[in-house]
Amino acid sequence: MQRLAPQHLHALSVDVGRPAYDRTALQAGIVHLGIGAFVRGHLAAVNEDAIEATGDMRFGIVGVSLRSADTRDALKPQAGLYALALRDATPDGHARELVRVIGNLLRVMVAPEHPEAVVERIAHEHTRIVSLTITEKGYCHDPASRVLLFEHPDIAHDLANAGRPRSAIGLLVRGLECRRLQGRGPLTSMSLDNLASNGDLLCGLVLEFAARVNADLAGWIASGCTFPNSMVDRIVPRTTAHDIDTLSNRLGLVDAWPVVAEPALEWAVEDRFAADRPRWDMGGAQFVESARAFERVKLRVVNASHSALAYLAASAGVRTVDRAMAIPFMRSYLQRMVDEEIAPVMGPVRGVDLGAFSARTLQRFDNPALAHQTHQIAMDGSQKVPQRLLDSIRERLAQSLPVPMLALAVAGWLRYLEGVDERGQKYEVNDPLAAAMAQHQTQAEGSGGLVSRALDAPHRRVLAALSFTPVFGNLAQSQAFVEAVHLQASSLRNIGVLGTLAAVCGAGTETR
Ligand code: CS2
Repeated sequence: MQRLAPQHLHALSVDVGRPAYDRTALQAGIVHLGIGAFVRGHLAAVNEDAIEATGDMRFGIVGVSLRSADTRDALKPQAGLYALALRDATPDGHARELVRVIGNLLRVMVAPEHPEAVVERIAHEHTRIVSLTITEKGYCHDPASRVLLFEHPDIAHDLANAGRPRSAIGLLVRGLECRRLQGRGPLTSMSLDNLASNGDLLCGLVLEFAARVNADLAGWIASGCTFPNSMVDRIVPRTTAHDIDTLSNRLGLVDAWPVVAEPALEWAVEDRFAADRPRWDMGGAQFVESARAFERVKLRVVNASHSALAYLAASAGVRTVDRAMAIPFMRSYLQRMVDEEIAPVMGPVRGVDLGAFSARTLQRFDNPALAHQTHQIAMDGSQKVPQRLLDSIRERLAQSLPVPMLALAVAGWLRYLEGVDERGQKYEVNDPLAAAMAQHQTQAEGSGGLVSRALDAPHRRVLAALSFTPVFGNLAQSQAFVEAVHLQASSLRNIGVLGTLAAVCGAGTETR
């Protein structure tokens, strides 16, 4: 089979969509930091629709990998072309797949190879938008207080080595500095990560870093550049070797790195752009005045449910989200967590029926065609738990409301951090704070540690974990919270995940 490439597009299977515009006329108006599967299945798909609908050729994407050369190596022979397969099943269980080749990713740069080229690209006259999907930990911030970690090795490195930044924040600030020195206009930096007020967070971190470089630069950024908040939603699992084989067969051409996603897509982005922007509304995005309500619903319903499911299911040894949904009482547990504990403190969201939204979310998790790995979602919990679970918990505690379901999700995370599932299978806990948490745990539990000797050992263990402030802030001071997590952690230890779900939900009825 030939390789997917512009000169071979005519050989694509007829039922595969392809760019309907002249790719050679496309300018690079967007620099995207963190060119992983998510952005190729989300922003690039919406951008493709916008280009096709308007013929505006100013917004092709230059992707940037912040670490490995894998994506560049896979996509370079394909001139950036790749297939996006949207997969689900019909109500009677038949697999459904819609495949199109996406054309607006023009090329991929590898930042560690040529960081200065990335800086120049950000400063380029055609660049209007820098977008980011660098995952929560890529922001090098403290998850609880949301301030930049100046002691983070990448941030410390980037402040000391102006010409060779390696963090996204460093690359962005140096790019903006270069733009300013070259007399170019300000631009829009747009975070597409699952963080509360992602644009405000990015703005704060950029300004903190820029102020250390030069106060005038920070002033220039603050006065002209914009950082719209956004809510992005589409489930895009990691591509597998099997996906590469099946999709290459489907295309009739070899695609070394296609993307597989669900059909559902949401994107609400604040309409605050420093220079022009594409008509992403032609591809399903909404331009809104404030993304806050959208992002709260997304983080606290979709992502909170995803994380709760992932910790519990992975701890039980269940590997994919659709199989996890088949665990007895998992569905009613997630539904009740949202309906009884999360929704009441979220307040009404205009245009969103929360009950219907959470039911639809759980149907998305049923999708049997994605094989989304529970361990993939369970990684980086220290960066995800605060905005997905703890914000709701805090708001409930402030009103003296109980948190049994949310506490089970937190206990599930602590259980997951043990690194061995109920079937005895060991796994690696992938989390930037795993070592710091383990060290804190030992110190807090040890002699002279924070935790009272009067408590029994399991209780001490939970209190020690919850007193890790980079994740939990001061939540360990809430006795109600510590008790609730302790209760669920004991249950997980004594009767396991399935037993605990049944105990928590047994009184209700399984909704399906
Ligand atoms: C998931 C998200 O990996 C994870 O943590 O919860 O990536 C999720 O699939 C997306 O946010 C859905 O929009």
